[in-house]
Amino acid sequence: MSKRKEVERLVRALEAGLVSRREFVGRAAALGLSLSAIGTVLTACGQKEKAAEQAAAAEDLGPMEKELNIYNWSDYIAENVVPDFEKEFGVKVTYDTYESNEEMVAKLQAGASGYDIVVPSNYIVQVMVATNLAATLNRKYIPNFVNLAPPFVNPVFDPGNEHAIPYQWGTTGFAYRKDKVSDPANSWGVFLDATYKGKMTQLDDMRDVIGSWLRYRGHSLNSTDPTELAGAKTDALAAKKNLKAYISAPVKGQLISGDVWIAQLWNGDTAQARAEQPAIEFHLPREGCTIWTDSLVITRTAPHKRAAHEFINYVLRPDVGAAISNFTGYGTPNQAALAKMEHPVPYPTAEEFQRLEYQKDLGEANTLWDRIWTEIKSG
Ligand code: SPD
Repeated sequence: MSKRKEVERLVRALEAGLVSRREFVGRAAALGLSLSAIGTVLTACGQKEKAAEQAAAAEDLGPMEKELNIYNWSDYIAENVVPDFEKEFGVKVTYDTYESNEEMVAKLQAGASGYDIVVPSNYIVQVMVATNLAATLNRKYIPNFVNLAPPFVNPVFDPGNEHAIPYQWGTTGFAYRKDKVSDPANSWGVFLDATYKGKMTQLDDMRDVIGSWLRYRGHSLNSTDPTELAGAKTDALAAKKNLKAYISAPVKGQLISGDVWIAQLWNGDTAQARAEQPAIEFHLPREGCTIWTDSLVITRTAPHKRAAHEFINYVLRPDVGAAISNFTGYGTPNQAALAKMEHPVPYPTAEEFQRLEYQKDLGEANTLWDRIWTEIKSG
């Protein structure tokens, strides 16, 4: 049977309720359907379901459960936040971490249904909503929503904050040891310079690595143009010769020890490393880079929805929001928390914003990006 016929048959099975939405996502992806195409089908088939879900979201969530399962980026919360929540609400929290959006989504798509809260970046919120992985929030359990700063209310990636409550925002640039590297070029081209061969790393993150090389050539970091992507791949492979590794948040230890001198990294993780080694600086490359908002999202299959809402409301308290950003070194979207912080990360200036770009869902081009990333990693 042709692939097209198989897809049509699968869509009919979904419409007739013969396969679940989860099964549909897995089988459609295996047939090569892009995330955005899968999302379109699910949206078309799911209008009734959506109305039912919204009605359910307005309902009483019942008593607080005794457990909560959180899946968050590593090094992304202050030490006391979870223990204090457990004590105050009598909830036992299980807290797992991940290193990239793609790792988290792959786990959910593979059927991990026990997580209550995950923390996707902008474009991944849209993917989660389109593939029915995100629950609709029940705002009556989140009165501290009023503490959010205006730029984070009603964001483009989640109109009406129906599914996502902004948690932290940040940028992707590079960290360097100013005591080892006297004057690094303020450019992604620094990774092409063999002077520091073996002392440099890039993130283990498809979007950030390919995105950096697209920007280096003056393109959007959301490009889906095969020629532009081929250029980015050429540069990524040339830079790879100088890299020690592709590594994300755990590179902080190597920057601190001096095993790595220049690392593509996020601004907050760089600030965490600087707290231990003051010679670590951060650059936003002149060609431009990523800005993101990571948000708290309750999964559709969350077993503890009441506790999950309570945790989100707790994070939105001014003192809790301030404690989180004081530790992570990232910007807080919580306006009330800003007043409690001595050194909040300032929102980017207009000049900085000109160099910053939000990541978007790549739609059908995800397949091409995945292939290029595999070729870079194995090249
Ligand atoms: N250690 C926490 C890092 C969070 C980074 N999130 C966003 C990455 C965007 N590519």
